[in-house]
Amino acid sequence: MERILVTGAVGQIGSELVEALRKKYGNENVVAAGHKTKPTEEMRTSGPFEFIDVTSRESIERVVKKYNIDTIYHLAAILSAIGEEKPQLTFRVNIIGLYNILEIGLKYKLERIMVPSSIAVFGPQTPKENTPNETILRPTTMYGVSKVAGELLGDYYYRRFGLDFRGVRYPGIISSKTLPGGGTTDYAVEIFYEAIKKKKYKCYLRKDSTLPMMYMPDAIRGIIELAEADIKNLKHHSDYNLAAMSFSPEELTKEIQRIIPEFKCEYKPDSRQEIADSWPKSIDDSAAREEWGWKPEYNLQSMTKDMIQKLREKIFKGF
Ligand code: AKB
Repeated sequence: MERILVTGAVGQIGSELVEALRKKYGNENVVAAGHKTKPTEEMRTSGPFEFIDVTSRESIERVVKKYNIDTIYHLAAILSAIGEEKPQLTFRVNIIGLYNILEIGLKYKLERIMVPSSIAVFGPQTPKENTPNETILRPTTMYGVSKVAGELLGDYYYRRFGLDFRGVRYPGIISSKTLPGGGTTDYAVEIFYEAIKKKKYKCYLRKDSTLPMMYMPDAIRGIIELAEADIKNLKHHSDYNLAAMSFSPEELTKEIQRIIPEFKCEYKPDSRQEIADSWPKSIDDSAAREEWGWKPEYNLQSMTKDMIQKLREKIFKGF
């Protein structure tokens, strides 16, 4: 891996992945690409930045040729909640966008393509507890449908054409640097900002709505470790379950209250509740552990402590 392109670089995961990859492989070797949102000063000045539209193959090809790219981390996607508001756009961005990346992978003989999948591949018929890697994939959201399609296409291109495609099924990701946008698990980030700023939060999920979650440092380390794993050890490719912790809004509230005792949370479920109800509560990630040594470092307690510390610094120092 010498020349890496990260699509969706301005998003929640992309912004921290670009930073980690630039640290590891050198600033000039990691091209960050966004769609319309402006990059931060730090992203723009620390290495190359380009605007691309993943629904246009030419737009991606221009950047792949310009920088002689050999690896793509394809993060550009519309998440679950916005996906239900705009299913047609989600189809184009998530499925046509991925198809463009796969075809570019073949045309330019790319070394590797990394694409995050999600717990959204699961649906109401999937076992909810300790959900296995191999199980029923019948999601009820367009985002979930697009992620199942992405996993199947990735495995197909690997088997049929030998394209080295790898992916992890992320749970909800909690992070202090960039806000998530348009997902069902976003409450688990918003709650921290409101707890610090206003000492109260209105949660759009029920208090007992347990979902699998992960802290960003684990999410970033996980995908880079999978990219670097020896292909000989991989029995899966596009679809590794990844787990770290599972909690409900009420359990997260209690953990925050250990540090901010005045904090109060109200619950007013909206349409995102139905999406959350279709997803698992906990995940079995033994395939990732066995095949490439995955192990999370953060649990609910250590994540909460670190989030509050980082956000207090950011909020009170005026960013
Ligand atoms: C979402 O809530 O849509 C995402 C996800 C679980 O993939 N965070």
